[in-house]
Amino acid sequence: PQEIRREDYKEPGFIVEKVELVFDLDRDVTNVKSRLFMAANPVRGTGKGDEVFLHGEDMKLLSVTLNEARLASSDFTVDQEGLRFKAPGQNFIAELETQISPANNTRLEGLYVSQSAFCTQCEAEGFRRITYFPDRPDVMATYKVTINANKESCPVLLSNGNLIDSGDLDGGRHFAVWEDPFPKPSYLFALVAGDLACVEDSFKTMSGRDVALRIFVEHGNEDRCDYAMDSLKRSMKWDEDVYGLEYDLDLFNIVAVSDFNMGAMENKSLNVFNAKFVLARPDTATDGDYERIESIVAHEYFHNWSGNRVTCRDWFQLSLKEGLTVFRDQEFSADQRSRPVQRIKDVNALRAAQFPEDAGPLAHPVRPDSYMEINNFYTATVYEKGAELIRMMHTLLGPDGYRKGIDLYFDRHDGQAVTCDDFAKAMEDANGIDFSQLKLWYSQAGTPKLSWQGEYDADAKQYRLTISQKTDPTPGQPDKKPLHMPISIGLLGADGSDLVAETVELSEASQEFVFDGVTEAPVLSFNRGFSAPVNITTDQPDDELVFLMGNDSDAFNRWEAGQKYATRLMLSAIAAYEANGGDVDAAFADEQARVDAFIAAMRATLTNDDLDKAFRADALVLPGEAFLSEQRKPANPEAIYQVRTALRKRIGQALSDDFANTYHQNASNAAFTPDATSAGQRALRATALAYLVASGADEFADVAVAQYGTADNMTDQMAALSVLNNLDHPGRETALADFEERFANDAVVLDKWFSLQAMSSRDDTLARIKDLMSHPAFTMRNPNKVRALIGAFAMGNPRHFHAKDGSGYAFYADRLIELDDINPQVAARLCAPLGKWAKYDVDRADKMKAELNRILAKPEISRDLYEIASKSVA
Ligand code: B3K
Ligand code: ZN
Repeated sequence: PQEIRREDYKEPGFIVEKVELVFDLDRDVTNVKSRLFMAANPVRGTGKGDEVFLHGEDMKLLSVTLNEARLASSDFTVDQEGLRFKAPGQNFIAELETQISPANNTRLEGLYVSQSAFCTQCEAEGFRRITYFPDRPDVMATYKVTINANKESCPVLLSNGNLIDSGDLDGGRHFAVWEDPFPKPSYLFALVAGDLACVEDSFKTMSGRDVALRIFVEHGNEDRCDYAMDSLKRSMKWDEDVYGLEYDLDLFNIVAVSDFNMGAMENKSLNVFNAKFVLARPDTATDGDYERIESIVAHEYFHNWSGNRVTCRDWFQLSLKEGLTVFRDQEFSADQRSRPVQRIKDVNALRAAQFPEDAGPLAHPVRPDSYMEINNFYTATVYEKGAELIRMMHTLLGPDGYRKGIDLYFDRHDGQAVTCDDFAKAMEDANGIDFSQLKLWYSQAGTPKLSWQGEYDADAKQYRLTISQKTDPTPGQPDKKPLHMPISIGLLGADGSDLVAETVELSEASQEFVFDGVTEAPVLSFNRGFSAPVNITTDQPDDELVFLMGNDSDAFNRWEAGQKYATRLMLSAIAAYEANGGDVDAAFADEQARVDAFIAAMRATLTNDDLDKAFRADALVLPGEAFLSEQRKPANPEAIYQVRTALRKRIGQALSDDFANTYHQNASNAAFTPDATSAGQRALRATALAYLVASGADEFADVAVAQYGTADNMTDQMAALSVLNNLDHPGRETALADFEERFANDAVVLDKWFSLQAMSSRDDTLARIKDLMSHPAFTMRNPNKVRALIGAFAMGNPRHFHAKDGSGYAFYADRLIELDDINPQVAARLCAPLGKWAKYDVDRADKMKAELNRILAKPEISRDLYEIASKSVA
């Protein structure tokens, strides 16, 4: 496959001003007629006789008509990429008739069938699987869409914009006509048709317009839409309050479907969602599910401005809409819930997915320079690191300056397809500043490493802080420049208060900052709130970390200090474990005093009732196995698992009484509500239970069994089931069997059951996964199922995935090969874990590479999977 390069961008030769589509829906043969009102592009100086190119894939072309004259087959050419013909003039009408087969569309791109409904997914390049079209985001047109379908099987017919006509047709069919007044790129087109239930509400916008809000779901799920609807209304209000952005149509629809390649899609006024991110009832969804629903509903809604009204010129600019929209949804969640807890969550996600990506073979800049398959670039770097870049602009400009920049951006570019440079320019122009160095974050891959050195001069009452930065080479970028970034710091006095709290701007490779009026030798709190997305290599002494854990006014850094301490402890224990031939007790033998001090600090956090419960729950969770393996080379998954498990056991034993108190004090008799405070209470109680069970005392496994049996909500039930999941306890099988029976017909909920078993630390896990593949509810054709069972194994069970004999790798590669023929996009996304071979010992690395090579040898491998596997093996 060929690489597409950013520097090769050219404006389209011809544009489309208006599209009229007519769909004759049928599962096996759907007929699509398209009328394109086309025009030569003055920027390109094209005209009559020049070649017109329309993308198109996997369709049957029935006819091409230009200005009402049907073309002979010698007047156009069609190949695997699309259709070419000569322009009959400056302005002309092209009519295409094509046939597609939604029921056979297992890639879930373009028009496909999910359960009994028809739906579409066009981003990034799915529209070209529906009809021939210049399928690129800089071609923006208005759409008029007519849908004809069987009235009984498809009573609901939806597309973008406003419904302008509908009625009955012969033969048990009916039709609806939708018109979207806002010009949009083809990737935002959507169509849904099926027998769906509808939940309705409304929202009054700030200028007083009433917007009808509708959520469409499978019949029987009407009582699981409340939270998504509530989240939608809060998002609409927040965008008005914080960004001054109002919704622009009289209708906003959300449709939940079971078969979906990702989370959700922001099609203009017709968002299509993975059902998993819509449906929630207290007995089916956990607090974590509620939280994700809230943030994804918000994210897709926010795209109406950041993405739809102003879109991307080309796909290299993807972070223009995604980084910005992630930042917006993160801030929304922070405002709805707890700001520090939200920041911890976002940083955890960044470290779990983006830092490893930036340190591995698939590292790429926030604005990539090339790709083979654009779907492979919907990455943590484009999304999460992109959001960090916007966050840094926000920090550097302050809320008012940021808002001025945003206002100018939307004002200047409304209705346009633009670039990341255009965004930065609006920020600069509105504030009269220069972001040229900050913009390196768009183009330079890799996570910067920062170190610092502090020096206190008691006579001068001065604290001098030297900060140095360095970014390691990444594929294709051997030399890195220093970046511009805000670093928020605090200098704490002995009583824990801030002597200094400031944000400094680092822009050189090494730079000194001087703080005056510092009346005593302070303890430094560095990079508060994770103001810059970097790794910090300076080790702060244990006692300073304990001090920060107990005193930092920045809650994020209180958490961070605990994570650092725990990481350091575990890393030295891992080294000792390896040196001692795998003896966990020996691993901690030399560390007793430090372990005790750490546990005492954990206890102080656990019992500090001034702290938010959700925060305490987070602060008590040790850094995960994946995070630890990022810090080791080679990483030994078995050692990491054993050491982390042993430390949890020690903490559980030492604080058994405190955890038992916490567990009992946080029981609740009140009916479940999904708000942040109640969720925090449940989270803290779940953490206590997990430590009690980790302590190894049998009685607590019984407590978990009891909790599973009596809980009236999914959060408490899953908390119990997750701890039982790793045990050899009869209660485990009973609870799993009960869960399976209760949710046998509930795909979204049953996925939790598949995932749990895939992530179990028990020795029979891989065998169990193989059995589960023939479970009646499992199918490789449904991405949620594949992610729940297969994905969860590779991403959530490092110890078994990396089994020394290579059985985990071989099983996994077989699945990717199988999946590639069904759904290449999902197969490619799942391939990344095998690409991490360089992190492991030679034996594991060889086995992983062998599997990648086996994947690459697959006949007719997709472009998607080829790109990831080939870049990973290199
Ligand atoms: N824009 C979509 C993602 C499309 C992914 C295509 N492979 C969802 C989102 O980011 O909001
Ligand atoms: Zn998005």
